[in-house]
Amino acid sequence: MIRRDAAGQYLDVSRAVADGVAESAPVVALESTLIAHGLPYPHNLETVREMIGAIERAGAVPAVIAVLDGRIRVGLDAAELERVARDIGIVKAGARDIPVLIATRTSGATTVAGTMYCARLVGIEVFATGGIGGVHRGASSTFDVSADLHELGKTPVAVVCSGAKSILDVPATLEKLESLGVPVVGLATDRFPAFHVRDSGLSAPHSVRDASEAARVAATVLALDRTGLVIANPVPASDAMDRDEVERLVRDAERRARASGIDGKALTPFLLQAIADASEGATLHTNRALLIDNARAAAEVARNLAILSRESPDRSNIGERAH
Ligand code: PSU
Ligand code: MN
Repeated sequence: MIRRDAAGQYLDVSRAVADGVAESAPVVALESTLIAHGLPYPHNLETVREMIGAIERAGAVPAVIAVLDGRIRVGLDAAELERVARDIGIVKAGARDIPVLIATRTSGATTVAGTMYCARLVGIEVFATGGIGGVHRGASSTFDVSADLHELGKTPVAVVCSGAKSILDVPATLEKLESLGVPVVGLATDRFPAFHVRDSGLSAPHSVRDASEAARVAATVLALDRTGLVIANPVPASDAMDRDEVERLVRDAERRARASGIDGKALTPFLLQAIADASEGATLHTNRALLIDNARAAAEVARNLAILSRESPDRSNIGERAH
């Protein structure tokens, strides 16, 4: 009989990450889908290295997550990063794909959902990415709603991102996050950002002043142990794009996706590549800038969270507080 809590038998955690988690030091998880499928080589490798640098400079431990040869790997080293960045055939792995990859001893680049699941297994509380998946345009007939949203609805990890990608139906994505009970806070903004643009045109459900206030919200969400948390950090103003311009690019890319019959998990990578080509790299530049800034912001949240957990190490001792 296999023990239900035996996920550890499929996990390999780097020494730095294991020590960081054990000491309640700040650790920031990073996904590998954005490396393998979100950005072209060599931009992908350069960007993830810059994200790692930003996390380390802010005093936190980076933990890139992927499945390699049937093992869940947390804290990839330089050679493993390069392998994922160069492997054009590596599959995109959501949480549902992970058991299959393990059993068949294959490799996969983890999405936001897959990475949240693995981060939670190891005890990592903060995760930086670009944009979460969401409700795709036309989802009322295709049912294409990212598993990222459902994972956010059940896995207590704080995800620092630039809102939802503009290739999505952003209002529907916010509605779905509400239905799933996922708290969403704008970091130093009351607007909900949309990846390449600072303001999707919608307000953020809540707003926090800075990383320290974001960490207090994250600590509370983690203590209540019900859902994840979206911390929406708008792309730095100097790297942001114009909303109408992005909208034009996305509409063209969608038309081409439909004409080529692209759907399912191939859709997000196709759209990102198409808008990068059509904008002659402008979206790529913005994508890199926001990823690096989210890594930095996540490290600051993780640092503040580590301070909070040292102040009140036992977050769940309800009995002592009865009155
Ligand atoms: N953001 C990016 N590039 C990406 C993604 C997000 O800048 O490649 C990926 C993330 O891994 C996210 C996934 O989890 O797209 C969502 O894909 P889908 O819509 O198929 O669930
Ligand atoms: Mn999808």
